[in-house]
Amino acid sequence: MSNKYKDIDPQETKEWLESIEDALENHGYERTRHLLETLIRFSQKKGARLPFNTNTPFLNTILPGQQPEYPGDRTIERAVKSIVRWNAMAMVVKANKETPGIGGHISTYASAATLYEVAFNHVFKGPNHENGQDLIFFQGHASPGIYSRAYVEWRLTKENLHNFRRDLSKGGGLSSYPHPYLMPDFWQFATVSMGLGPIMAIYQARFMRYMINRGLMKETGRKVFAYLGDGEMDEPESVGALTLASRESLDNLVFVVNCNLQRLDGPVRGNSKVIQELEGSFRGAGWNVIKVIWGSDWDELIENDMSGLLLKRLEEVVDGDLLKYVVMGGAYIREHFFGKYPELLEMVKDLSDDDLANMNLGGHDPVKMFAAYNEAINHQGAPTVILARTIKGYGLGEAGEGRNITHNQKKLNEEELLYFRDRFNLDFTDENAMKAPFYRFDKNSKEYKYITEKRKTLGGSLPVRQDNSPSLQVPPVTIFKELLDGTGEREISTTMAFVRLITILSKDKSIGRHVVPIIPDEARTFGMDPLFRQLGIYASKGQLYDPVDSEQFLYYKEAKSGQILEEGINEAGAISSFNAAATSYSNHGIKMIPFYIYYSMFGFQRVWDFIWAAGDMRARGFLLGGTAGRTTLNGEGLQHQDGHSHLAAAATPNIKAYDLSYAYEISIVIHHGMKEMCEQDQDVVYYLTLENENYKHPPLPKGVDKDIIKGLYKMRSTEKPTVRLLGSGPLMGEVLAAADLLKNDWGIEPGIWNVTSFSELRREAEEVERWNLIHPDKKPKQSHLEKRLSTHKVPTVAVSDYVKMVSEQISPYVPGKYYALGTDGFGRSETRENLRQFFEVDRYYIVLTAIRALAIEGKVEISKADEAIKKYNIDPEKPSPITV
Ligand SMILES: Cc1ncc(C[n+]2csc(CCOP(=O)(O)OP(=O)(O)O)c2C)c(N)n1
Ligand SMILES: [Mg+2]
Repeated sequence: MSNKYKDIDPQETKEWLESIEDALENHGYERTRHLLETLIRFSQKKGARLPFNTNTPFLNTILPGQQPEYPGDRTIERAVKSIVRWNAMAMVVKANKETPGIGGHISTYASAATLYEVAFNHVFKGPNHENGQDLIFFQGHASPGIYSRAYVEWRLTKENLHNFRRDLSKGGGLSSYPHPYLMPDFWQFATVSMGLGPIMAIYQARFMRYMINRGLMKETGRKVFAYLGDGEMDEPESVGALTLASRESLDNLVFVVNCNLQRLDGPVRGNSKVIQELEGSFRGAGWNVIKVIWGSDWDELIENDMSGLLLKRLEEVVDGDLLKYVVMGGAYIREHFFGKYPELLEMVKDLSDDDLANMNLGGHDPVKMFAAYNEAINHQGAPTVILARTIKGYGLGEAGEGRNITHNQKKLNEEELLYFRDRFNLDFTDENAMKAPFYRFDKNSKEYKYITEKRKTLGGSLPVRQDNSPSLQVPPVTIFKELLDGTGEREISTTMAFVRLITILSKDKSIGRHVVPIIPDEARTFGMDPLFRQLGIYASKGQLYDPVDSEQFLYYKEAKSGQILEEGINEAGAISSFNAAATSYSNHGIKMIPFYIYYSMFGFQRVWDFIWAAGDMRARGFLLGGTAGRTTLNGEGLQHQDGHSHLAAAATPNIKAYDLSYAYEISIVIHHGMKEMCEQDQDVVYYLTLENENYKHPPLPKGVDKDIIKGLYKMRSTEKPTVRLLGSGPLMGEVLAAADLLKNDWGIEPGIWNVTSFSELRREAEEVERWNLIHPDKKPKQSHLEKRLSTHKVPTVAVSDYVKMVSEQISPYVPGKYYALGTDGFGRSETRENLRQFFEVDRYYIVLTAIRALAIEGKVEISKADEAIKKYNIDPEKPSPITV
């Protein structure tokens, strides 16, 4: 300790401490806190520069005297917990015995069993609770324990447990992790991609408040619980939105961090203390932090630590030491932990080595955990995090308890199975135990009656996922008449058309209130600011200030009942809001229609993992990639110009992706999507790319509605086309211009098609192909492409503002040779015209490609291609856009 902090007057220090002790004894914690805070503020005002410290001592937050009476029967609960532990272990061991390498995690649930069991018996509200169901984000790798609990509650069968990680088994498999897509009646939230759970839980809690504040849902005290790994907290997403939760006073949110101090390869923080670090982060972010480090066995020692030496020692050791103590046993703990100071050795002289080894930790002590839950769910004004100290692989002994290998432990030998049995006093013969049987109490047993009674009181079993949401009546498509009729001479962008659409939609009597516009700080870019005034921006506190633009008609209007979720520069948060709104039909029984509009470059490539989780969670909604297209967005350059999000979208099974040219296409596609989501209960997400190039929009041609949805419709008819041009999105304009050049300069009349979705066309064609493959004796079916495009083997030239692979998706299904033009390579800031020339997608390249294609077919002389190059000043020495 430097001289600076040396106690130069211990007597004076003692007097101050006595005063505080007096205050504590006579006036309690609140008063003491007030006095201390006043002193701190006073000294700061007088110039004292006090160090910033967000930590409390390395002790439990709740003192023994503050613990409520335990509300359950500890003996029965322990018996149940032991069996749940056993089955969870047996599931993984059996699965890997039968199918080596199938995986599964034993040690995560082993560490978390008490966290869950206390909550199942005393905390979690189920679906029939009068106040509604709590929402629980289970730690993904703890799934075996959650299945085991459901089995012990007689919700799953032995066969189900046998089929853990065998999704395809006939008898009903259990998914490796929480996957609502695979188990739609069971899991609610996809959590196993680490970091997504915590931020999605925060935004879920915030979305519940949004629903309540907008009058769509009642406040009934439902909570959101998120169970997280301490290693998982290293994900930036895990901690990135902590301040949102406190800023929004989300006291409906409880994080439980399972602090077993280990992740997969080793300690989370070998050289320091993860619990203290997390406490600092959460307290600094304004959360209520409850540390549950030490079990009841430690109470007496800590209470008797008058000198503070035990605390000093606890604070000295690092997590690496704490882990070693778990593995090495009592004698080692005595020597290395207590042995550092003779006074500490004296404190434990009456405890045996076994006593020392068995002193329980907070996260394994139901009394401590219940006290924490009780405080967490009653805390007001801020979210709570419970930091619970546990042991990874608890009960595995030599097989991996607390050891670095524990996360990968999938098999136990016979000796280890017997050890596990003895550790939890299970009633199996040696012979039986060695077979790792599944066990549950019969329905007349006191244990079964106890847990079912507890669950009944709390509103039924969990986890459970339901969909009780009533349909929403989607208005007829004519509501978008002005868009269907075209813009006449007016030039607008597809983004503007969409903004008009959402304005009309949000005024609709039947579904307007269910529209959730979500935007990360780009509303003005997209021309959406008129919506600020019309719908209001959601703000739980309303608007406490007079906005700078309040004099203007379209001012920045925040309101408690605001409809727009303006998320700021925060794509991960915005997509988490999308996921909450898009699953509202199931989590809240109310269908909502989210429209998440963002800079398309910061969509798939930034938050694809969340979009994937949306698919897993059976989301329904619209993603809108704004200012899309590598050459259509011109000035922004390399890191803004999206030319590939459609590849990602095409690979995401639940996404229907469209690259649209005209206002009527947007209307038809969105209307169709809403029907699927709101009337037909289909779990689909639509992805539309929207652009900022202004042009005239024609009226909806007759009879093409269905083709627009299918992905391709005819733009211009020609008698006998010798070449086909396929255009998509904003490049339709170049295709139409190229068609004119072909006709006027070369006397060639192409057939012209508008492709609204390459990926939908490919999917349908593949499905047809697959059907034909496995039904060789039946009359082959025809794909939309085959039906619409003539079977003539004329060449096809396809162009989009995306990489060539986007339009190449359909090439195997298009008769004749297929030439794709696209925007492969890094973007540039330039004029639109120059960019299209640079990427070789402009009208001249389209014409050249068509002429050369016809020359290859022998339909025109190859010299025509040379002529075209000269005529249109195409530079043959121009380097390829991919290489420069
Ligand atoms: C994004 C992501 N990266 C990596 C993994 C692989 N993984 C599975 S478990 C695990 C370690 C988990 O440690 P922790 O969060 O401390 O949980 P514990 O099992 O210790 O409770 C890792 C890295 C994953 N599931 N998700
Ligand atoms: Mg861990």
